[in-house]
Parts: sequence; structure tokens; C-alpha cells
Amino acid sequence: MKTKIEQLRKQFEEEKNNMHSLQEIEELRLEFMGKKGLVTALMNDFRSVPNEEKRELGMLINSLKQEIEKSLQEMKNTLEEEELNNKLRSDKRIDFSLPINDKTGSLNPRTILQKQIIDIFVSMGFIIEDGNEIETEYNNFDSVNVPANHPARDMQDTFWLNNGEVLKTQTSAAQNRILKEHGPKCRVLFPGRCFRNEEVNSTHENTFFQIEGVVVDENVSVSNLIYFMEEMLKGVMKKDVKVRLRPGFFPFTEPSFELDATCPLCAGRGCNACSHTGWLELCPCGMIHPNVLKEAGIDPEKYNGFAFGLGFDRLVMIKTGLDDIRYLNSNNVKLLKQYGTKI
Ligand code: FA5
Repeated sequence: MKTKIEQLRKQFEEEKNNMHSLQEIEELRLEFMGKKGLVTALMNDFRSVPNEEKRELGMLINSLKQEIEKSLQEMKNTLEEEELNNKLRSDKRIDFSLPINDKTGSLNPRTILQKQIIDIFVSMGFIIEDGNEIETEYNNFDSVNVPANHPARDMQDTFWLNNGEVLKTQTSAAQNRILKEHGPKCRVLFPGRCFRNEEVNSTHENTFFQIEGVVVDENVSVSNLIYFMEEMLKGVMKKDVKVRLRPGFFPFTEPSFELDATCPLCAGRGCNACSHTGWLELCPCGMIHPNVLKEAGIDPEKYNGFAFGLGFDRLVMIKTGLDDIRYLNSNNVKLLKQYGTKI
């Protein structure tokens, strides 16, 4: 009987190579597995096998049966798939030459870089907060030492809403609420979308992003500010970056600075990106004005701090090499896909 089992296996292997249709596969199934099929006959013969041989032969017949069933099913699947593909190809409504419509989304480089910056600041003990996009006039201006008629209001072309509120012109609009919530010993980072009614060009958008940070404690110094900014820039640029401060003016800081960083593209040697100066203007900042602390209920005699308002889109452009800020709001999938999940 062992020889018979082997013969049937061989016969099946030979015959299965000539199968070209589902009909032929069904005929092959009947020939071997049907009621009067070859394997069924073998099972009938098995009944008269002596008991001591039954175990071994039973196993051999079973495995032959399983092999044949598996093989028949595989052949059936392959042929069904081929038939379906042929049918689709002959269907004139489907054009197989069209590019595949890949609908997978992609992250905006802003999102990728913001996450990196948040990770860096969190590792330095900062808490991350959110700001509103619609703000009261008080939060956006008065609470940060910009009262009505202050000339600094004119520097930010504001979108006023009918109810007297504004589309936030700066992340500083959240400073007062955050200082009130977190109290006099805090390190908080608050990224946000800002809006200004400005002429749009390659470096200015009416909708753009800033990342603001505040640190308040006893004895905070300008060197603390420089330290945090250098750490952030080293982490983002993955290379050594030096910063320098130039005098600036903001009503909410005193003294105020413009922070420049050594150009990461030419390592400070001078290139087109930094107008051959070796420095990039990056981030307005300064020591928080005593009026701002007072307005938030913090005693400026005891506590002090610094604040910075990073022009985030500028940093994204430096990091990606994009030369026009408008790309960042364009939702151009081809452009976004270049960046994947890393920049
Ligand atoms: C401010 O908005 C201050 N609130 C920043 C600040 C915070 C200073 C805390 C001190 C302490 P400024 O208006 O310069 O400052 O804007 C900050 C940065 O936002 C700019 O350096 C620039 O990079 C970016 N920015 C401003 N306007 C636009 C715009 N229309 N499009 C793109 N980026 C802009």
C-alpha cells in the first residue's frame, strides 16, 4: 500500500501541471477526492489492512489527502485571481497606465520641527502650554505692557473682530494667563499660530507661527537666556551654534534683544542664506518687564525672568532650505512628502 500511496502522489503532481481552468481543477478534484476517486478508493482498501500497519499507513494516507486538498485550493485561488485581473484589464473603464493615487498623508515640516523643539525644552524642565487663536485686546496688548495708543500696537497690523477681540498677533498674548497660572517659579513653552494683516511675500505670511518661552524665578540672568537658546539651537541644528544679542525694543521686555545665531549652513563663514554676514537673525527676546510681572501678580522685586518669541517659520525655512514661507501654508503634498517624518 505504501507504493500505491507514492504512485498516487506522483500521479497528482504530474496531472496538476496541466490545469488551465477552474473546470479542470474540479475534474482533478473528483478524480482523486470524489466519491469514486482514487484517494477514496485507497481509504476503502485501508479497512482491510492488518491492525499493526494501520497507524503508519493511516498517517501516510492522511498526509497525502491534506497535500492534495491544499494544492487544489492553491490552484483554485491563483486561477480565480488571474481571471479577476483579466476581467479588470478588459474593462475599458479602468486605465492601468494612470499613476497610482497614493492618498497617504504627510507631516508638515513645521509639525516635525515643533515636536523636536518641544522635546528639547521638555528635557530642560519646561511645561508646554497652548494659546488661544482669538484673544481679548487686554491679553494681546494691555496685559503685556502695550496700552492703547502705544506706538508698538502699530508695528503689528491687527485683524480686529467685530466684538473688539483680535486674532492673536503674537504668542506673547498668552503670557499674562500663563504667568498667573504657573506662578513666580516657572519654565513654560507655548507654541502658536499668529495672524497679522500684512502684505504677503517670501518672508512674511498673514498666518505664521511663533514659539514663545518664559522662565521666571529668583535671580534669572541674561546668561541663562543665552544658555537655553544655544541648547535649543544645538539640538535642532545638530551642530554647535553660537548666539549673540543685539539691542532690540519690545514693550514687554527690558532690556530687549534681537538674538542672532551663527549661520548653520556656512558655520559662520558667510553664504547667501546669511547675506554673507555669518549670522542669522532668529529670535526677539529679553528680560521680562517688571510691569508684565506685576500685571500677572508676581512681585518684580523678588522675581525676574526672561521671555523669547521665536519666529518659528524662519527656523523651519533655515532647517529645510525652503526659500519661501508661502510653501509652508500651501499644503502641497509633493513638497511635504519630501520630508517624511524627519527634517
Ligand atoms: C513679537 O511678536 C514678540 N512678541 C516677540 C517677543 C516675545 C519678544 C517675548 C520678546 C519677548 P516680532 O513682531 O518681532 O515680536 O515677531 C517675532 C518673530 O515672528 C519675528 O522675528 C519673525 O520671525 C516672526 N514674524 C513676525 N511677523 C511675521 C510674519 N508676518 N510672517 C512670518 N513671520 C513673522
